[in-house]
Amino acid sequence: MKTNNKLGILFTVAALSAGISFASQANEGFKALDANEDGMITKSEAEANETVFENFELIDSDGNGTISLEEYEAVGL
Ligand SMILES: [Ca+2]
Ligand SMILES: [Ca+2]
Repeated sequence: MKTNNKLGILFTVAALSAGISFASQANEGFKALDANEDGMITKSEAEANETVFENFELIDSDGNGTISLEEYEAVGL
């Protein structure tokens, strides 16, 4: 029983740290594109990344002309 509990905790910790590293990865990519650090990626800022630039309208799900971190994360970039 003790061993099973330890394994359960290990799995939880592993899952949590995997989630955290995924989130910070998206954050890094977002920050790299957000040249003026206003928390939004404009179309001209997106030019630095071909994938983001070509899919700009797709990623900008609310269609306000800028990509927020939430929109960026939602497409899994
Ligand atoms: Ca910006
Ligand atoms: Ca938007």
